[in-house]
Amino acid sequence: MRYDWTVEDITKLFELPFNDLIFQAQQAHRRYFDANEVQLSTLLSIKTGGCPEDCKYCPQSSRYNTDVESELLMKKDEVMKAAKAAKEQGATRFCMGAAWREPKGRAFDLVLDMIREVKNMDMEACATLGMLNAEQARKLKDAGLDYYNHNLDSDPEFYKTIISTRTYDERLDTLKNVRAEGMSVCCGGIVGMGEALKNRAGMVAQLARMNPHPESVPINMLVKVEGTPMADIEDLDTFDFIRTIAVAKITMPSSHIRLSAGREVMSEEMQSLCFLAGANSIFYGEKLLTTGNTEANQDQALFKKLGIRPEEATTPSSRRMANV
Ligand code: SAM
Ligand code: DTB
Ligand code: SF4
Repeated sequence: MRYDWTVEDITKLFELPFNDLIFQAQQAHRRYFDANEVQLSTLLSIKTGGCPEDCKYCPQSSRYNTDVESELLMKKDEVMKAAKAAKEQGATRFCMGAAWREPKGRAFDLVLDMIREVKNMDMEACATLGMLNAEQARKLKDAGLDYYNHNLDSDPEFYKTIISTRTYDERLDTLKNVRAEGMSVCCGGIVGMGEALKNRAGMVAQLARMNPHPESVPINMLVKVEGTPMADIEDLDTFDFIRTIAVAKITMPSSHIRLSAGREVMSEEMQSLCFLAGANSIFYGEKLLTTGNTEANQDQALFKKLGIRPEEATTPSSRRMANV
C-alpha cells in the first residue's frame, strides 16, 4: 500500500482523461472489493442544532439563521427504534451524529449507553460527536464503537476559510486518539464549497498519506442550506465530483469510499458513474442529519437496475491484511 502521495501526484490523477481515470479506479477497486456490492450506513442525528462551532457549510451551527432548531439529546428508546428500522431496511451500520464541539458530562455517558445497545442489536456502530481526547476515545472503544467519523473537510489551506473555531491539527489529534484505541476511522470531506482543484487534491493527499488509510472515506457534495454562508455557492461540475471519488479510490484502494451527502440531487446515471469510479458505500435512509436523502426504495430500485447487492458486515483490517 502506498502512503507517500504528494499533491502533485494527485493533481496529475485529477487531470487524466476521464475514461482513463475511471478505468484505473475500477481496476484498483476490483483488487480489494466485489465490484457489485455497496455498503449501507444509516445516519441519525441524536442531538440536533445549537452547535457553537462556525463551520460555514453547516445548518446546525448556532451562528447562522437556518430552519434547524436546537434540540435536546434524543432518548435512548427513540434511538433504538430508529436503529431497528435501519436494520430492517438492510443497513449494516448505524451512525449517530451530535452537533457538538466535543462530548461532555452526562450526555456522553448516555451516548455510550446507546452505543452498547446498538452493538447488542448486532449492528456496526459509528458515531460522530466532534473532538475527542484520549480518554473519551477509550470509553467509546470500551462501549463497543466500531467506527468514529471525524472529517478533515478540506485541505489545510481552504479549511482556514471555512472554520475558525477548530484547527486542522485538532482534527488530526482526534483522529490519532481514535486510531490509538484501535477503532476504525471514517474520515473524508466536502467538495463543492467553492474550493479549487488544488484544494481537492490537497484534501485527498491528506487522507491518502495517513497510515493506515481511513477505512471509510465519505465524500460529501455540499448540501446548500439556506441561512448558511454557503447557501448560494456555485454548483461544482458533476464530473469534478466523480473525479474526486475516482482519485480517492486509486489512492486508498482498500478503503470504502462513501458517496455521501448530496445524493438527493444526483441523477441515477451520476450515482452509477460514482459506483463505477469505486464508490462502494452510501448513506441509506430518507434523512441525513437535518437534510433529506434519497428514499430507500429508490436506492433499492437503482441497485436492482445495476445488479448491485448490499454488502454484508466485514472487518476492514482483515481486508487490508489479505491484500497488501
Ligand atoms: N459536530 C461534529 C463534527 O463536526 O465533528 C459531528 C457532526 S458534523 C454535522 C459531521 C460532518 O457532516 C461534517 O464534518 C461535514 O463534513 C458534514 N456536513 C455538515 N454539513 C454539511 C453540508 N451542508 N453538506 C455536506 N456535508 C456536511
Ligand atoms: C459525513 O461525512 N456526512 C454525514 C456524516 N458524515 C455525519 C453528514 C452529512 C450532513 C449533511 C447535512 C445535514 O443533513 O445536516
Ligand atoms: Fe457543529 Fe459539526 Fe456542524 Fe461544525 S459540522 S457546526 S461542529 S455540527
